[in-house]
Amino acid sequence: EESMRQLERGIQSGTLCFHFENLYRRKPGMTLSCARLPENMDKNRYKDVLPYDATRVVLQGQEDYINASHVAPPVSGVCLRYVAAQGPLPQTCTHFWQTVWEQQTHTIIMLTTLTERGRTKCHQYWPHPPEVKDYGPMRVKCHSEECNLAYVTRQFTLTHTQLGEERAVTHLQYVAWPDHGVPDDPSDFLLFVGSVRERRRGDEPLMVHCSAGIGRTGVLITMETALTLLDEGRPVFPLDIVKTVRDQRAMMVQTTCQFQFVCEAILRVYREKKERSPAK
Ligand code: PTR
Ligand code: PTR
Repeated sequence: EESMRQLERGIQSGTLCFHFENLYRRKPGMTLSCARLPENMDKNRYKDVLPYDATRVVLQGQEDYINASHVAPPVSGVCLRYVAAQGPLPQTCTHFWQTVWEQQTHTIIMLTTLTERGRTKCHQYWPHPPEVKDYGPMRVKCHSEECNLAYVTRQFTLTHTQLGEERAVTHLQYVAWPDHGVPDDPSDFLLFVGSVRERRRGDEPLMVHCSAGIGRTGVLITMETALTLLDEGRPVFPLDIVKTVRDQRAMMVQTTCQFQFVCEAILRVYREKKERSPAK
């Protein structure tokens, strides 16, 4: 496939990473006014990582701000929906669960641990099993917690106590990936992305977050999009995917190493596929 040959050449010659470094981090002309309102500033974990007004998730009710963006990169016919968010702060857990409810997602993908090198990366926004905890009108019960090699799976029941309705929510937490870095093991990560893909139901969005909601979250979205394109036999241009995703949330895929990691993982999946069906 031509796009895979281009990818291989681009990785070897370094041109792909060069173009990545020259890509804009934030789409010109996009405003961040709501995120910067004085009453919203303490809802942002990092004051330099903010959602665009145009794609931010708007909560129902008076207080409508959360640091989260709608991301649905339409790349040659494939369009996967996500809500990309920062790791909740103690004061934003209620907004986080409200988003899960209102955006009707049944899966939360968490790509960070709670602390890294002694620093807090994300507030623990769920109760330990078998506890129940209320976040405003949202009641969360954690039924189970199961550890794999690289990730933890938790089952929650989310109850909207004012509506008297409940939903099952699955939590997948990848634990082997420090911020600004790449996953410790590409095979583990690819298996994880496989479990993420199995969670897809129709066009329901997946909730994805890390600490800032840009680096690791960007990698996961780029990777799942690329794997979907590969499965459909369509060309894959990782740089185009990153650009499209950055048009919806700034700075997605944070470092050159992360971009290189995604490119190599795509090539690896392509080669493995080809070995299994050499006729194609
Ligand atoms: N801490 C941020 C980072 O390194 O990702 C700093 C930063 C923020 C860098 C924004 C670039 C930024 O993009 P722009 O200059 O387009 O606002
Ligand atoms: N100002 C912080 C920094 O540049 O370190 C913001 C930041 C933090 C950016 C974590 C990215 C981070 O990684 P991730 O999006 O994967 O949590």
